[in-house]
Amino acid sequence: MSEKNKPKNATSDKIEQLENYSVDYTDKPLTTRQGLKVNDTNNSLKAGVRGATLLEDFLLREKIHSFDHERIPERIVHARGSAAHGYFELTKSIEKYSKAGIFTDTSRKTPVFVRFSTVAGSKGSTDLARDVRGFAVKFYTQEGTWDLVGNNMPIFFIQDAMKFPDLIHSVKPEPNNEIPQAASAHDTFYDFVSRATETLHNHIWVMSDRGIPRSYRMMEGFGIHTFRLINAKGEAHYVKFHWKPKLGVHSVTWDEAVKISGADSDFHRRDLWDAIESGNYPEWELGIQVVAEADEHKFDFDLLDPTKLIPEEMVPVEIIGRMVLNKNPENFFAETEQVAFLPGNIVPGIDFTNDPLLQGRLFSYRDTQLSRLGSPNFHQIPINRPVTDVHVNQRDGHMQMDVPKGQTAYFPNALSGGCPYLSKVAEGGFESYQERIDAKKIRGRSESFSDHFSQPALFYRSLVDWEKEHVIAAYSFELGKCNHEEIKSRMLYIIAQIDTDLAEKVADNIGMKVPNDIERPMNQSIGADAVVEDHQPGEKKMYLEKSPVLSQSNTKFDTISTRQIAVLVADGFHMKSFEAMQKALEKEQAVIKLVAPHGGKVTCDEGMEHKVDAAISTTESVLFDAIYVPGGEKSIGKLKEQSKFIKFLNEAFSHCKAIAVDGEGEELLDASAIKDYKEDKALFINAEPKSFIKAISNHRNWERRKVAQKIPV
Ligand code: HDE
Repeated sequence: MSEKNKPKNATSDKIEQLENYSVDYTDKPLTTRQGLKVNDTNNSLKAGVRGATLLEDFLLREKIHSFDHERIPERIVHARGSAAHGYFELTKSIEKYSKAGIFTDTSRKTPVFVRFSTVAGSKGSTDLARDVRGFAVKFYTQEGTWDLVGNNMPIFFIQDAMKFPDLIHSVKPEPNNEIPQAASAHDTFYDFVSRATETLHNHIWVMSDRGIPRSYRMMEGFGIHTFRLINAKGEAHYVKFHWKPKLGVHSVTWDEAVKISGADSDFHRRDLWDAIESGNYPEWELGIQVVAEADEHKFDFDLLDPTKLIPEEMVPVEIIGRMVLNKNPENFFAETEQVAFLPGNIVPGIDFTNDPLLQGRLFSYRDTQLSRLGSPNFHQIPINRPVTDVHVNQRDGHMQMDVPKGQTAYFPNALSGGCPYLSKVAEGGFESYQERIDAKKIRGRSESFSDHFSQPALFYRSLVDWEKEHVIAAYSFELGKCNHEEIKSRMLYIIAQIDTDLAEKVADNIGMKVPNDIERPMNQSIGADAVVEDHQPGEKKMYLEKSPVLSQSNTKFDTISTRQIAVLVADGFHMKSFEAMQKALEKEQAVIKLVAPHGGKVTCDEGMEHKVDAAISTTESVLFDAIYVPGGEKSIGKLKEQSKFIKFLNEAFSHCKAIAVDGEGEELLDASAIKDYKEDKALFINAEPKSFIKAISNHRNWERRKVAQKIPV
């Protein structure tokens, strides 16, 4: 990393605290865990050099014993993830809504640790699975730790925590053969989805491009549930939290996702790591949607129903702060693997609502840490320690790291002068919001949660053509992978309740017909005899034809920062044209990578040597956002000799990416299938870098998609 890019302000109370626990082995002798210096770690203690190993060998036993126990259980969901440190800054006080220090003090920089994840796959599965992404933020605030444990989609699959094990059991690999890994395209998932129609809203988001992000840095984040903000007067407002990425919301295509999974299954992990190492710190704005308590019932849906979003056109998102990630973890296991997020971690000024999914989560996360981390003392692990002081009466348990002083561990006490003592609300003591509840104890679901179809339909209507085509292709792929006709047929019937055109196109693709009706009872999400009709939207009070913010076509297209540009070169490439393009791209913070027929170095036409970033045999076009081919007769001649360079171009073109060529570079185009499409608006031949840059910032040229299908890849 260059000096210029070294994180200058990547320190914080949390980083300083972590440094107290960090261990540096530079210039240090190898020791045992007892601090004994070791002089041989290559040979076990034996009776003679060819003899049996002796039980006495405490060095062997310590080494192997520790190794045997290196693994802990992976998270039952969100096992695959990557994380980074950073900070949150409030840009606008929201004192009128919340008394939380983090929401009132604009001079604070609150340390954060953020973990992104997929949901269904195991710890070693591909980053590019079609899935929801976790977006979990731990704020180390001065009043205690607040965890906002969200996802990259604003809604969830189910309305009640009671159904979570069913949902996850249906999507995880099937129990008889443990197939498929990190994939929802299988019978058990669609068996469940087609019978539990509350899943459809989150499901259609997963079928959209949101399910295959280009980067963790190009995803939105959502707290999903409606929470409460409480101000100093004790007044409450409902709130939904949003993270808006500075780089906009962008995705890859399914064909790329499949290929990236083979070419670099750590694609998102590497992307996050590299961006931070190079000083291009990922950044999000924090926004809130606030609803007055008096307006709780003014919507067509229930604010407590986590399968519904509040359209931003109805309640605008107010931006109140920004989050920057500026430091990679020092150690994956110690930090990313051991971090324990708990939606129950809140601070005064923020509170829960009765959302039945949130209520269940308040139990699950603390519970799961016990089996994962093995002890109720998991909050003492350095990454989980708050930056505030902790004084508790809880004691003992596995791996107690503190040494609590004194005679007492209970309250009230006189022997320790009543310490640790209670705090009044005015002194920062937490008080739960006093919500009036007058109800019968009942196991059931509110009628106000019953509409399962209008929001998935709103989402689909709000997409533009290319996005709709991707959704159709995704449903067709997923159902195409199912074996049971009855499940596919039921799904087609259900999809038709969202949009008939969508259902018919999917039916055509999988060679079936949309049925007019299906076997009953069919909807078992609420009761065994519930039917689809029970979940159709009622008469709408506030009907929206479209919610444009839901479409990625309305995201930001104003930067090429950190976009990966492959420059195809061989010995003799034309230095002048390359240099001009390189300068222009790097000025916009794009990342240039030289891809050549071999590793090592290539020599340009001015006789200078240039380091090759990737030999063509080690890389694929799907790992890049755009391609540039500088001229040079000799260089192009060499590139033409290897069909993989032609494939590279064809494939990037088929994925609708921007391509620029200069001078003899055009001959490489002429050798590819692109030669017939030179009028394409994201294809540049001897053009100014400016237009190439604009096309990269547009992410893709979707207008090309019809011809793209004809390109052999
Ligand atoms: Fe989670 N979820 N979840 N979840 N969740 C876990 O906790 C659970 C839900 C989310 O990077 C587990 O520490 C239940 C919604 C993220 O470490 C577990 C229910 C949302 C992460 C658990 C939900 C999430 C988790 C597994 C339904 C978005 C990863 C390991 C009531 C708002 C956090 C762990 C990380 C992790 C349970 C629903 C997001 C088992 C029971 C809704 C981002 O406790």
